Amino acid sequence: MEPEFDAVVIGAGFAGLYMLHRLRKLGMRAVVLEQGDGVGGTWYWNRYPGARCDSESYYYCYSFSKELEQEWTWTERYPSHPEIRAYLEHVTDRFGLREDIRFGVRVTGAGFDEDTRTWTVDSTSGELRCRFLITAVGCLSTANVPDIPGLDSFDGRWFHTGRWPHEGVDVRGRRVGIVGTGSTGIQAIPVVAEQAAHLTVFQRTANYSIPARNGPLAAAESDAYKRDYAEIREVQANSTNGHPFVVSTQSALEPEPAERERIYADAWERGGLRFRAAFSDVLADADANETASDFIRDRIREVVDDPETAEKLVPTDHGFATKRPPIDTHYFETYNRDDVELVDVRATPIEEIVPEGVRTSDGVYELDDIVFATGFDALTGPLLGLNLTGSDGTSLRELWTYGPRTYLGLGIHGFPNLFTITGPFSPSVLTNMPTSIEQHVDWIARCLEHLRAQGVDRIEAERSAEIAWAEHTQEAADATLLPRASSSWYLGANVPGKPKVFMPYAGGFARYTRTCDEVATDGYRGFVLTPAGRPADE
Ligand code: NA7
Repeated sequence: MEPEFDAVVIGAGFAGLYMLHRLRKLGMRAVVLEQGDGVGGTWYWNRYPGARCDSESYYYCYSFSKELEQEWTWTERYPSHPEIRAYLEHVTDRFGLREDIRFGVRVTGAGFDEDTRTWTVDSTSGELRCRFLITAVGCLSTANVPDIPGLDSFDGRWFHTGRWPHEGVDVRGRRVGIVGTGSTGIQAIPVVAEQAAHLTVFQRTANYSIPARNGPLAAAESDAYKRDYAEIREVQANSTNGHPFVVSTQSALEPEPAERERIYADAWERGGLRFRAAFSDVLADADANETASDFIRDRIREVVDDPETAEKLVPTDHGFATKRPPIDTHYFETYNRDDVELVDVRATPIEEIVPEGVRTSDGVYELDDIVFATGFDALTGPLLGLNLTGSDGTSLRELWTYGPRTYLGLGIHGFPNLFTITGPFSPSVLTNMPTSIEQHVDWIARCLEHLRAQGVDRIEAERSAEIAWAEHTQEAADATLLPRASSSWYLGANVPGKPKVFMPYAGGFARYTRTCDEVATDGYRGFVLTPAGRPADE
């Protein structure tokens, strides 16, 4: 008997919405299950003070519809979380997607049945059967709340930034502690400092940050982007990271020091993620990287008045952008306020949470609110949270005991008819996310069309293809400085007990896209395709 759905998509963020759109275009019976009560995915939950995207708005959006590109006008250089949600709400209605999304439904498990070649999906609203299961659950969506003893005893309120209460949190007149100085902490700290009576920042690793230089997007600028979209999209498609900027071809070690300084100063002035594109080898050569790191260290010392605080804020244990580089609005300046205090928890570790606040080895910091800006169980967390079971009854959790394995970040051996949008070993988190998402969705849609045309009802990644892809992913990472940052979430180092595997594909977006296209053109090389009615192992 045919299952009730050709495809079930989990998640209604950028990925799930576009996947649904493509499935409908293919005439497939599809449904999206979304645990939130609205669209947005990661952005549905990410509502902490100061939350906005680090990609610029004119390209942190879909490219699949030329009409949509022309219709929608962004108001700021970087989109704030409400504006991203408004955009995705617009897309949902513009393409009539809402009727096929079931909100407030959490997937609790899913298993593949070899006899019928279907997935059974269990959820808080019952069971569904489908031929193909497509995860669109995000890469940075499983909150990582540190297991600090005594949290339950805290007399005040506590929050994780990625699960921020939708009604907002009023911190006026309160003593707030923020744990974490990654991209999120660095966005939230200046905003919370403005509102709270006192802010204590608990920093484990000092971070490089580049000024975002956010501001309103003038109509003329917006119009220019709209006019130039064809060219912008072309640059993105051929880039290493899905952003529409071209990385310089000059080594940082080539120019005289004064000229190098001038180039960095220009990039600093312009602001944003493209700072790292100032030279070709900032992410590939340790000496080149040191020039960028030094430039930023000098800026921190320049901005922060108190030399002792400045030294605590100067990163020394990793090179610039070897961990995900934040961008900010007045982050370092915030430490010049009298009501902001910086605690280096590497020097004086957090020991426990007590009813009055946080106790470090140096004493108790009294707090009314604790904000955990402590990041996510990246890439694998959202997939493991689905409780998936493969064709031989093995759970994904068991299979990935020693770390993830995927083919192209898209398929998993032992889990037929499962597609993982932006899965581990895809370039997603190193790129502009909507660009990676569109590439994955387009590839999956093309694949599904091919399967239908060939009468195939089962597709599975080969183990050998997965092994080869894992080796290639490791080689690609080793050609960069990224694996050297030992405390990075790219390696899973932020979650205690998580296997240390470098998870993003660092070989470049354009190269990755070419590989995926070649795989498809070669009849889905590395996947086993089984026609309906034929045994799977034939
Ligand atoms: P990140 O980048 O993982 O940052 C989390 C921060 O929290 C980072 O400074 C961590 O220090 C710190 N952290 C984590 N656990 C602890 C404990 N137990 N004690 C003290 N400090 C801790 O997450 P973000 O949410 O900022 O950003 C995630 C991505 O979202 C970002 O890269 C963008 O792609 C969007 P550490 O550096 O691990 O020493």
